Amino acid sequence: MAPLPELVGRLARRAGLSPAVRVIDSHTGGMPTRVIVEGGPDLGAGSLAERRRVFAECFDGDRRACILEPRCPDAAVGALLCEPEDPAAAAGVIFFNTYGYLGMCGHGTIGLAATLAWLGRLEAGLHRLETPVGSVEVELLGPNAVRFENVESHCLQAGLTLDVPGLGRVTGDIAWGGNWFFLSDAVPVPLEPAQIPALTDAAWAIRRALAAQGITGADGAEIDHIELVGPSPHPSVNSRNFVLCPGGAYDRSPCGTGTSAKLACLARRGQLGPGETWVQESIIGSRFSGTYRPGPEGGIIPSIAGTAHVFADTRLVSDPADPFRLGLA
Ligand code: PYC
Repeated sequence: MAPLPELVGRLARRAGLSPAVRVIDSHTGGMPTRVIVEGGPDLGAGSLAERRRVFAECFDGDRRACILEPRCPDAAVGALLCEPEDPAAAAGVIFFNTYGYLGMCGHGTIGLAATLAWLGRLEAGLHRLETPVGSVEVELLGPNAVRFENVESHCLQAGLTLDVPGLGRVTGDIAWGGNWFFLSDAVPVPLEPAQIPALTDAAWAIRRALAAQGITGADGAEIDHIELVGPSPHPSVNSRNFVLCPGGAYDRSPCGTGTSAKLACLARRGQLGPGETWVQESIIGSRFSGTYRPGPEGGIIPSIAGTAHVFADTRLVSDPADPFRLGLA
């Protein structure tokens, strides 16, 4: 971890943001990922968790300028490509969104791998990525097809019932899949794209109720992802979901960390065995397939596969005269 004066020096140099930041945009099942591949902030050395702290404390303007409107679609997740601590890893990555910083991001991992492949920096086969919440294994199966093995995931509490203003008593599970989730099948309207505004309202109400009732993940962590689950009309799909992300956007993909959390809950109930495949569909119909193996600490190690496509290779510029160069608040 760099000493404070050095950080302050870097911050001062950074006050106007880099003149040009190269970003590659992709989408994973419709959910955008913006990877900063050049011109990102220098976070120094240390673990990805330490560098995430430096990013948040000293360079939050870089996050905002990269991911907030009008420079980026609201739903996108950003990924800062970093040198890994262990040179044997393919890369380090810090995920962020309009709201702040993420522990892990499944669709973002698939988008990052497809981006690195598109840049010619990742070959087919197995690789390791470092994230702030641990290392994940990534397998490039083809230019657009990626599988990753997530961090160990677990169901912290099954069958928790809470009172949600406007919805009544809602029962669900609290689970970790690289981010904290509350998963519930108490869905007040059909899980259909036309119902996205109503699903967003319901998920926000649940999130506010969790916060108001002091219900958290482990160590008091905020449960900032709400996953509403139900059946899919497609026989080859096991379930459909709607995931509200921390900033208020909904996940267009089936959510990699949310699918991991779902697998952890299924495993806890004995509803899915190791090696069995679970096909998870998003609210817009894109799909991930997942399996798991038992984890060393009593949870599960999920393996999630999906596809991503690169659609833009862009330079973000920073005009000091632009009142919104750090994005809309
Ligand atoms: O795929 O893990 C995910 C994710 C988290 C937030 C948005 N997507």
